[in-house]
Amino acid sequence: MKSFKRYLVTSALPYANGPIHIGHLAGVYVPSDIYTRYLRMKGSDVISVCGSDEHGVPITLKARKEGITPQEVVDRYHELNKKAFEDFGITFDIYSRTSSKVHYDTASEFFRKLYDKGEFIEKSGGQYYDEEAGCFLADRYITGTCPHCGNGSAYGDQCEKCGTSLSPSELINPQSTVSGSKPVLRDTMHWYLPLDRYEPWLRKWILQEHTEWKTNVYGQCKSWLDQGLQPRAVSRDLDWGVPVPVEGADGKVLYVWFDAPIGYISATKELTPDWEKYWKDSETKMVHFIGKDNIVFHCIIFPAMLKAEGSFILPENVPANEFLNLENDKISTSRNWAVWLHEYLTDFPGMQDVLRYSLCASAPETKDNDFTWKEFQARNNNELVAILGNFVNRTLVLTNNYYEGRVPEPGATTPADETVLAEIENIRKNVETSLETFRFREALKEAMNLARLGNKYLADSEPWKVIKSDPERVKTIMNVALQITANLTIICEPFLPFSMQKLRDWMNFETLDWNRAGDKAILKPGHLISKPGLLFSKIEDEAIQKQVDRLMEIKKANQAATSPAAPAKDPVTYDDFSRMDIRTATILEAEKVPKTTKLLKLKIDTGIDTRTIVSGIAEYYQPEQLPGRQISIIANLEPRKIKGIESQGMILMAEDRDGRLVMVSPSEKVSNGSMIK
Ligand code: B3M
Ligand code: ZN
Repeated sequence: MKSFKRYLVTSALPYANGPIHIGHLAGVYVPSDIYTRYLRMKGSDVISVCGSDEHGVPITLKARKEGITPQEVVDRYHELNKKAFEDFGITFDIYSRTSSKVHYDTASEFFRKLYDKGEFIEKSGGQYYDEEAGCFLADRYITGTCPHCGNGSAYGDQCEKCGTSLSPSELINPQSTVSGSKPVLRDTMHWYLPLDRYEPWLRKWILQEHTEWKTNVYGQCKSWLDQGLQPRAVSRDLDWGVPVPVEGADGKVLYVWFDAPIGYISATKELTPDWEKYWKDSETKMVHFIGKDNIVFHCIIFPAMLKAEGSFILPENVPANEFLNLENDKISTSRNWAVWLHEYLTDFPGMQDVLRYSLCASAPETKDNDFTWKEFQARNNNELVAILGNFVNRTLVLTNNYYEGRVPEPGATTPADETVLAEIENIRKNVETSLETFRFREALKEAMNLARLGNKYLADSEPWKVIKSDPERVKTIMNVALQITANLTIICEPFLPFSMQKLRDWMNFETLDWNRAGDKAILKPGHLISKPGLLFSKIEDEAIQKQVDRLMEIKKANQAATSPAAPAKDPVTYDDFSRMDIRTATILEAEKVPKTTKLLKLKIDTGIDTRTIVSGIAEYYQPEQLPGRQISIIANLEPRKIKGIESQGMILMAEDRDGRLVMVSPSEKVSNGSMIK
């Protein structure tokens, strides 16, 4: 395998139109951070760049929906996401943003160079225009039926159901997502990158020269190339984005997927004046960390742009992950079906590593995978607490108990001791190989095998049993256990940085030098360690249930929002209706009906009399909030006994899709007894 002088690690720029969730983390940012931390520990010259992707239609949609500007949208989420990444220990060297001036200049310059080289095709053609909203519609604004799989809500650029890349003109029954109207085709001119011209080169570069790419990535690239590449528009009729730097291009901006990858370049420029050695020197290994929906942009389109520009290096690898689902459902920002990073950090303070561990151990590296809170709890309690935490705790506690925290001078080792010590180096090598080949689940499992090795070693040698009969033997045993523990702080660091820092603090041992891993005598005899705390604490069922309940509430709300209304009843005559005495009334008093959870006993002023009505609304209304509230009632309903109380009438309630009951009240104060017609 070719060796490189330096590394450039890029992580997909998250759209600044929503918070970061566990799907982003599992797909992109946890693997990227593990890889970067590992390279730093090896002493490599590595930079990790990321930032907010602040253009694109989702942002303008959100701005329009909230009645604010796109800049206000991106300012909110750029800050939120930047802080959440920092608090979660994702150690980018820079977290920039594509609304920055350096990015506008860099992206414009890049476009202009291709334009001046005559790389673009200028093409006029029909672009969907929303006459109601008064704007051209970028691909994402248009939905319709996918011609490939029939998915009725495919987008103009991609069908998320079958993954096919689309152009708006392919959609059946296109509809504008802005106004809901049927868009019309209007003539407009755009600049196209002739991807077809790069097809032969891309075929060679990917299919012949990068057969080592992950199967899911290689396979998607091959199917793209086999479908044949088409020229792709790299500009849009929008007022939010990098203006096209050409005379007469008013109202046109760079297509978000043209400018966003250039965001990696502008972030690097912002980070270091030596940016060109990372982007233009063949001794640099560039690795893009992305999710599978970004493969075409990072393996086909951006490399074609870089090739056309001519002075940049190309990515050496693009280890894209598949998708992470949540409790067997697709994560969705719009449906709030997600575990948001900033909320996790609030709900589970100091437990960043538990989520890092869980998302790495269940990462969708080769196929979609599912995150469940139950599995999250199990990973913590059965692995981090029971294996890693248990081993290091026993080692440090016994060292404090037997030797007042001093590393003991070992005696002669047995063959079993030597086998264990030699295994440390093997594990380090295995972890290294897995990390270098972007198999992070495998790497983590192997790192945990070191803790398993330690637990087995202590269980087999039972120092607590021989401490009295053979104290010299125990010195050797505990020395070996301490060397394993010291190695764990190095080998587990990329995965569990917060916990390993705690462990190093307890061991008064501060090295992040990967090359020390495998050393059988990292800690010298006499080295003083402190008393340990708990490295990991059990997560109780209540904490998990709270998260599951939150998701169930969200699911109910989503079902309410999307399920159809109850079917219409059979027709009635006006006479039937006029026999109902429906009128306004006011609640005078309210109290719970004893021994029931759903019933309230209400004293009502109906304008004709004062009466009692029993109503099943206790789950939705507190008695103290009701007196004085105007309601609608059926006043001539036959009285009936409910829980021994005579109820004289019925309150009209609207029952939402999720079963929630809401009072039907006049929109203004009217006198009690006003007839409802
Ligand atoms: N903003 C992320 C996404 O598709 C997209 C990545 C850009 S990386 C240059 O969700
Ligand atoms: Zn489809």
